[in-house]
Amino acid sequence: ESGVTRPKGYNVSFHCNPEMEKYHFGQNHPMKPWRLALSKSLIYSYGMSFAMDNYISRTATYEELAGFHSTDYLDFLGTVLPEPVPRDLESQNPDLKFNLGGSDCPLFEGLYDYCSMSAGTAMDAARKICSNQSDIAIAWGGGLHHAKKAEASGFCYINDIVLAILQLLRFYPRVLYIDIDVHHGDGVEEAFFSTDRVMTVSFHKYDPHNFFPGTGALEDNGPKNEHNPGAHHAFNVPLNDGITDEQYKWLFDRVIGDIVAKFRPGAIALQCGADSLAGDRLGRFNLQVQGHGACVEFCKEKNIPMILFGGGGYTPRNVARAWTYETSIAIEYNKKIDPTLPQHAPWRDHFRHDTLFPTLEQTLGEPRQNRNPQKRLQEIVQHVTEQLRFVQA
Ligand code: ZLV
Ligand code: CA
Ligand code: ZN
Repeated sequence: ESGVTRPKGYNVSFHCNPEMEKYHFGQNHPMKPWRLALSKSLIYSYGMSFAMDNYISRTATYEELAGFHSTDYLDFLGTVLPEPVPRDLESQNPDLKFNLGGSDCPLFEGLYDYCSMSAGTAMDAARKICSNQSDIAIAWGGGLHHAKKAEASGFCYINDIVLAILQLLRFYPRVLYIDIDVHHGDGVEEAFFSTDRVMTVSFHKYDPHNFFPGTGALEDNGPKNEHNPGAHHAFNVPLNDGITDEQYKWLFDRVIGDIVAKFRPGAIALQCGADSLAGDRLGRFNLQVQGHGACVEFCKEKNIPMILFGGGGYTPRNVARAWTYETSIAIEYNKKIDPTLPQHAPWRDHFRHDTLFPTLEQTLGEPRQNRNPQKRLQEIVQHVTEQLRFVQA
C-alpha cells in the first residue's frame, strides 16, 4: 500500500506511451526520450498511480495529424529515411525540406511513429477533458511547441499542443495556453494568431540573436491588422538569465491571475517544459522544482479543467523531479509528499542527491547571475495590464 489516495471529487488521468521512451535523436542530441521513463518510474515509485486513471495512449492517425499539419509535410515525414546529414554539409544546404534532417530536427529510425505517439498522448488527454472524465489530464510525452503546419523546428516535428487545443475548442468557447518552457512557444502562438478563442502566454528567455527561437518580444502580441480577431491575444513574457523562484512566482501569479480574470477560459493547456529549471543543459534560469511547480499549483487553484504537457528539459534527473512534483500537485499529494526519494526507486543513482528538492547549490554549484531587475518585471506586468484592455471581457 502506498498511502497515496485519490483527491475527493477530482479526477486526474495520466497518459503515456512507453514505446516513446525508446527512440533516439542521435549521439549528442540533447532531447532524450528516456527522460519520460525516468519521470514515470519516479512517479510510480511514489505510488501516485493509485490516485490517477492511468492510460497507455493510442497513436494519432494521419487524419488526426492533418487537423493541423499539411498533407505534403505529413507525407514527407512518413516516407523519409534516416540519412544522416554530415555536419559540414548541413551549413552548405540551408534549405532542408520542411527543415527536416538538420541537427536540431534529425531524421531517425521510427520518426513518424514517435511523432504520432506524442500527438496521440496529447489528444487522448484532451478527449478526457472534453468528456468531463478528467479535471486534470497529464501528457508528459507531449508539449512540442515549436512545430509548424508544414515545418519541423527546435526538436519538434508535430505540434501535439495545437492538436489538443483544437480538440478542446470543440467543447470550450475559450482556451488559455500557458508555456513555462525556457523557449518561446512560437508554434502554438502562430497557430492561433487569428482567433480570439485561444489566448497564448509564453514565459521565456529572450535574446533575439543568441537564444532560440529569437521571437517573443513583450510587444509582439499578434498581427494587428484591422480585421484580425486574434490581435492582442498573444502574450509574451521575455526574461533574462538567472530568474529566481520568488520573481517568477511574483510575475506568473500577476500575469496569469489577470488574464484568467479577464479571459475566463473554459480550459487551460499548460506546457511545463522543464528546461526552465536551474542546471538545465540548455536553459539559463535559476528556477527550482518548487518554483516551477508553483505555476501548476496556481493554475490548479483556478479550478478550470486543465491539460499538463511536458516539453523541453535536458537534464533528465531534474525533469523527472519537476514532473513528479507536478503530478503530486495534480493529485493533491504535494503537501504530504516525502522529499526523500523512495528507497526502492529504480534508477535511484541517476538522481545524484536523494531529494526531490535539491538546493541551488546542489544543482549548480554556483547559481547563475540574476539579470532580471525588479523594475523590468514591473514593466512587463504593466504592459500585460495595458494589453488586456484590448481584450473583450
Ligand atoms: O525545449 O542542437 O539554436 C521544446 C524546446 O523548446 C538552435 N537550436 C538552432 C538555431 C541555429 N541552430 C543551431 C543548431 C544546433 C544543432 C543541434 C544542439 C546540439 C547540442 C546541444 C545543444 C543544441 C541546441 N540546439 C541548443 N539549442 C538549440 C536550438 C533548438 C532548441 C530547441 C528547444 C526545444 C522541446
Ligand atoms: Ca515558454
Ligand atoms: Zn525549451
